[in-house]
Amino acid sequence: MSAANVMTGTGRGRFITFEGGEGAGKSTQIKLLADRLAAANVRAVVTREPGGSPGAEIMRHLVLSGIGKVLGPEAETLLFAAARDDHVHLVIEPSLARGVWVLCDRFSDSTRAYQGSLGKVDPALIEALERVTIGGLHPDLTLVLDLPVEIGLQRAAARRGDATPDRFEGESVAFHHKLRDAYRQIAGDDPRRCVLIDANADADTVAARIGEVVEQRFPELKPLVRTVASA
Ligand code: Z5A
Repeated sequence: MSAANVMTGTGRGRFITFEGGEGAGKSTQIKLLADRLAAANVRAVVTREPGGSPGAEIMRHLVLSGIGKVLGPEAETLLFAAARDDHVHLVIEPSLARGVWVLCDRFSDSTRAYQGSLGKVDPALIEALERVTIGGLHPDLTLVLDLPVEIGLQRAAARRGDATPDRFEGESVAFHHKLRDAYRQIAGDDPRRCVLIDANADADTVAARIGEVVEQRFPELKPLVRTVASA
């Protein structure tokens, strides 16, 4: 039996998603948590949306090129849904079923925030697409990284350098403020699944905040992390 199987006692891996606005530090923090889980002998895969499977990576290229913006918010929502369907069925579900933990950089809350709250796509369409693509698959934990918009945009701009902003990086500052509000609302509406993380600190401090939440949420992990830390 794998370490994850032993710890969850269910034979199924845990599903943790990272959400938040531009430059919030999701990619940085997902890697730090993966390292921490590896040190605790937990098998985990790090993946992302849009993307994460070969078909979905093609869709990623399409949406970030801006084609979805030209087609309109509903069509763009369908593109994200098509990518998610492939990713869920080829990567996420099979990994969880094998007892592997899945750490995913963005998931269905991104559709709710970007296409729903910001794009004004009918919630009924978003819910219908969720039923088709994810069915009963909901994250065990969603970490919503929260950061003042100006700081997130500064971080993203510094990382981008001279490269051209992609489809979403090119949106207005007002867009990013509404996005932050949308994420805070999502976290507030579903406190059993979501935890708002103050991401306005250095990466190690944010990682410690996340580690604490993960340990609390999955008590089976605690002794192993402590064992590793004190080894
Ligand atoms: N999208 C959508 O509309 N609908 C959907 O359903 C889905 C997605 C799934 C994908 O973009 C876009 O698709 C996304 C939403 C939309 N739009 N945007 N923008 P992406 O995958 O290319 O990028 P992203 O998800 O937005 O992530 P990001 O902007 O790359 O940022 P991040 O992953 O949150 O941050 P990071 O890369 O870890 O850090 C950014 C920089 O800050 C980097 O240089 C770090 O070294 C630095 N950093 C990180 N943490 C810190 C701290 N704590 N202090 C200082 N500096 C830091």
